[in-house]
Amino acid sequence: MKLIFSFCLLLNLCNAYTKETLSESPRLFLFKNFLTSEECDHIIALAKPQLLRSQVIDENRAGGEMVDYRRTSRGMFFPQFSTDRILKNIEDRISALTGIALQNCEGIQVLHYNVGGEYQPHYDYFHPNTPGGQANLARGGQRVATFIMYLHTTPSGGETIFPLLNLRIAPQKGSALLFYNCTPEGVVDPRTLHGGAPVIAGEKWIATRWLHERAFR
Ligand code: PD2
Ligand code: ZN
Repeated sequence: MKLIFSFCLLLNLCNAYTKETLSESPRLFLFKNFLTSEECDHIIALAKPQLLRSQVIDENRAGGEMVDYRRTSRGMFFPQFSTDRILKNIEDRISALTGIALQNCEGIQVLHYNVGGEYQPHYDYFHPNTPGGQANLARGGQRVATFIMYLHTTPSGGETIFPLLNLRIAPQKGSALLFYNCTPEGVVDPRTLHGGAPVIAGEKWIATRWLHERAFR
């Protein structure tokens, strides 16, 4: 029993992540070693057979989505509450780290980019004055934070960029980025304009989770 306990403790210690503050305002944090290499490979293996061209919100249509040249990844969503043991454990760790409950989170989304693939600068928060934005706001309020997990180290390009903050985060397998799209007072923050730079060599694999103000449905 003692041996099993020590082994689990050792595993946990090996999996310890580090936290680096990239920006105080808006709030941006980088967690190195958030995922193990095995967890990254597991997520990719589950998602790979299910990828479809990514879409963006159609601002003119309540509940509408559309393919857009500014977002050229392929992706898929896992269910909001995973039954897969490994995914569930990751969901629990994200909620423990952010203090945002599981029911406030969208399902984990996996995105894959080939060479040239990109997501041009955009906001993750919803536009409060468009039919598309309003329909999404009704599902759980604003997306207060974004959590991006890097599942693969991209040899060149593919950085997550924040043009107004002069920040570029290179995809490194196991790292995770947390940023708040709203101020601590709950106001959307235009300084969080961000994108995925074009991949120059290799591939890019990420898993994202959007965290809401209220229970998401
Ligand atoms: O691929 C990225 O790095 C990235 C950057 C910004 C993805 C998203 N946003 C997103 O899916 O919202
Ligand atoms: Zn985004």
